[in-house]
Amino acid sequence: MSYTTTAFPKDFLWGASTSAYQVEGAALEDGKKLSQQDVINQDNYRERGFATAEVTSDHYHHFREDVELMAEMGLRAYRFSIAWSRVMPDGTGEPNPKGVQFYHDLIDDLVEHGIEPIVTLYHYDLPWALVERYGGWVSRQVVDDFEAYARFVISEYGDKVKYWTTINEQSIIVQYWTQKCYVPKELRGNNQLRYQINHHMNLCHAIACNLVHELVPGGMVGSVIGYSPIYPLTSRAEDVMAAQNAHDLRNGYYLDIYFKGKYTDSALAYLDAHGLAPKIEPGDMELIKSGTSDMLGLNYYASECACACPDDGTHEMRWNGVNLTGKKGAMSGFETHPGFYQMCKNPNLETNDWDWAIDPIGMEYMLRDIWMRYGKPLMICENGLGAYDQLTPDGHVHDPYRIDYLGCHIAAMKRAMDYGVQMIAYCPWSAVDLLSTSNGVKKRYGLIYVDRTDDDPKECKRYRKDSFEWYKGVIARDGAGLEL
Ligand code: BGP
Repeated sequence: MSYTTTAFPKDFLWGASTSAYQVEGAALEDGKKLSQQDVINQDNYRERGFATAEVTSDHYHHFREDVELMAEMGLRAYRFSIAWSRVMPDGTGEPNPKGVQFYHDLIDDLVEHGIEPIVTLYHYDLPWALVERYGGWVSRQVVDDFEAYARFVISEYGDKVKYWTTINEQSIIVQYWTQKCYVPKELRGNNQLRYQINHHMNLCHAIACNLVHELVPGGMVGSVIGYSPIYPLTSRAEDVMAAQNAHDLRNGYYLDIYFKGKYTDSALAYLDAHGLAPKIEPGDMELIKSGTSDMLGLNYYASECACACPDDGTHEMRWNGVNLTGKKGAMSGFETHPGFYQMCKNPNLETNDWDWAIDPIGMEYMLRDIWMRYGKPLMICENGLGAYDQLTPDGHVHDPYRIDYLGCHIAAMKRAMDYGVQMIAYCPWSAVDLLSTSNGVKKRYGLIYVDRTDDDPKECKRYRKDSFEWYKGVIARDGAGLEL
């Protein structure tokens, strides 16, 4: 594909993104205790050979070098998350001074380098202590504990951080709940809990929005959603309707909460009819409505496709599969809701090795659609290409596929901006290579290469990829003149 772009606004935040458990390592150092991701990834290592979360990219010890490299690239923003289990190792109670200091040091270093911190309060890594105490997100108790954690973090760093995002990808947590949350084995057959957990997260999100408004003058807050626009497989009316149903349940159901303070009627009706709707207590919807968002973070990797799925009377739902091998076509299944929709492969799009469709136009479509519906400023908090990168003997990583992917998506974002969409930032995934949520460390996304394997963390030495140099040039030119 070829594309060209005119310059972005001078105050546009060119950034990059990571999350705490995927990049920091130091899982049990300086007072940090286990998070649910430390436990989930021990299982992933045993069962699939994917790296654990113990070391990941060892950012905890390399953060100054990483910030230096980010500054060399010219980044103007860095989106990262705070590990609740580092700051409050038991989930509640006394904060951990060394953990608290780590994020002060990181934020101070960023600010000194002219890089705006964009902080995510929660990215999949609930303190394990809360899972042991009451089952974690399945219990409503988590809402009070999150409030105390969020109040502490926002007060602690609020004078240095303007941009706050609340909970990473509620939509994806519902889809892949046992990978993103530790769910006790005996509860995994109860699909209503997916939506109950999400309801607890909606309460937490609203609380966090209110806290930022209370504690950070001039602060901006919103959620980060994992979002895929959904295309109908054909122009048959049944498929178009199915795509609308899929949109309502997979996208609208979250955005309507953030911006309208209500659950999408059609999605809720479907969930109700199938015994999946969350239990809502008196006062919940008022709280949700009170937590207004100033902006929205979007993680966009791919569009998706849906087709009609006749009601066969079985009511047997299936949830999205995953490609664990990185061999095209190994996706283990598609989400199916008889009588509502079925997800399917889009025959018109190329995919990466893990069967994720590559669709820059989908990014433009998403941005324009969300802007039209909700009219709030948007930021891309994640966008990137997972690939098997190779470090050459002379210390280079040639990743033209990633340059192509990112370039086409930046151009798509610019087209959306030219049509009036207000964008704050673009933070590709990821600043440095890190632990994938689904495929270990061999599936790489970074602009900076981290030399390690799934089995051997080695020294996590950093190398600049070709995409690093390329992105540096893009930023230096304010995004102007992008072309292949
Ligand atoms: C998003 C998550 C990230 C990240 C990314 C890539 O859903 O917010 O944490 O990992 O997807 O996914 P994966 O790591 O599974 O390839």
